Amino acid sequence: MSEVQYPVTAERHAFLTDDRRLNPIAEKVQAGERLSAEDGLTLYRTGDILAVGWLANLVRERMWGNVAYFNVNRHINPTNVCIAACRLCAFGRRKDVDGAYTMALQEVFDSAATGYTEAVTEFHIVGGLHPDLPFQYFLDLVKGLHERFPKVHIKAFTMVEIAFFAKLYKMSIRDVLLKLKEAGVDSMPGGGAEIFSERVRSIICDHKIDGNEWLDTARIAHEVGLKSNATMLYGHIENEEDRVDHLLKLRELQDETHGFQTYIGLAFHPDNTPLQHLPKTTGMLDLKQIAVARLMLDNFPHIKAYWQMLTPKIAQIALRFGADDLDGTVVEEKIYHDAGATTPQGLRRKDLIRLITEAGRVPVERDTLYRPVVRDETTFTVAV
Ligand code: V47
Repeated sequence: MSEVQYPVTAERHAFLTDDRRLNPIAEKVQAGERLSAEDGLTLYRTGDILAVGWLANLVRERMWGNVAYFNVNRHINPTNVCIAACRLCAFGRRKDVDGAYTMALQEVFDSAATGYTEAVTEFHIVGGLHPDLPFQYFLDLVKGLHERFPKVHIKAFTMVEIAFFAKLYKMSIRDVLLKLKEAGVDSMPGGGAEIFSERVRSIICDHKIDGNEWLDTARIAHEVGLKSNATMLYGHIENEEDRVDHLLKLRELQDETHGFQTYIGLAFHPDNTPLQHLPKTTGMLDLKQIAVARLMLDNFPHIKAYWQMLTPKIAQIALRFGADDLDGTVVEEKIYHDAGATTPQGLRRKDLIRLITEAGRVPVERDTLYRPVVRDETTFTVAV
């Protein structure tokens, strides 16, 4: 009798669940078929997290094998002054209150240059909606960083900031994006999407652009050649239908533009926000939302387990539940730490490598566009 040879992928195992509703979904996933809204709801509602994770891991390994990505980046938040006063946020301040700050350009350049010695490959720049800064401040900020750090990728400004600039400076969204791109913006982060449901949005962030405006701005960004990420804020007052609706709207736009690189689920941190009476997310929900996103967003290349939000421990486990990326060193995180996050503000490159290796994955340092970064291992400088 000849021995059966199995390929070394998750597909060699049989799918097992104690929830019969998952069997038809598993058949679709195994056949590479698209899941429906109803499937998404079933995935959110089942208690069989291991079965959902197994399916998400199958898809993740089909796409990326055993690799898990990380990057060496630095967050910069030039101002926390914000006119929006979103109930979900502990970061934004009115301009004349204690704790409000706006960095002078030189401070931005100095903070970009400080921190860990390992050379960053990405600046992640987001801030509040400041009512008085001229557009030139942002152009000079981007230009100045680009001139001083020509090798560093500038991932800057959420769709919300772009729509705000267009309104404040009386420009079209396209022109705002083109001018920022010309100044040196290379791609855009995924923040501000929150949850597209108007019912929820009107409570957690009523002064922000609505879901359609976020999607329209992302569409224009992709049209002018800027790749972006997409987020979903979960674990507050949204329900499962709202989450599935959000994921499907992202999937629909991605079918049209193919401009999204990565999806990031953001666990709501309630401390110091007007919603601080809400409980924090649990490990089950954090892992499930990673897995459901991997299964529903079949046209998104990457699913990020952002360790700052999830904690390094949950993010590490998420690498077996559908995620293929941990994000980066970050260095100085303000938005969740103002909202009570107890994670470190930054991690070293070697810490990320250890988290990934101990999850049984192969760490690959990437740049913002997911190209492998080659370093001189003695100096940690970027070789290419
Ligand atoms: O847009 C604000 C969220 C976002 C809270 O694109 C909160 O690579 C939880 O978008 N609790 C900013 N979340 C962060 C963000 C991001 C982070 C990492 C990587 C990328 C990327 C994007 O944080 C905001 C908002 O959705 N947020 N306050 C809070 N209390």
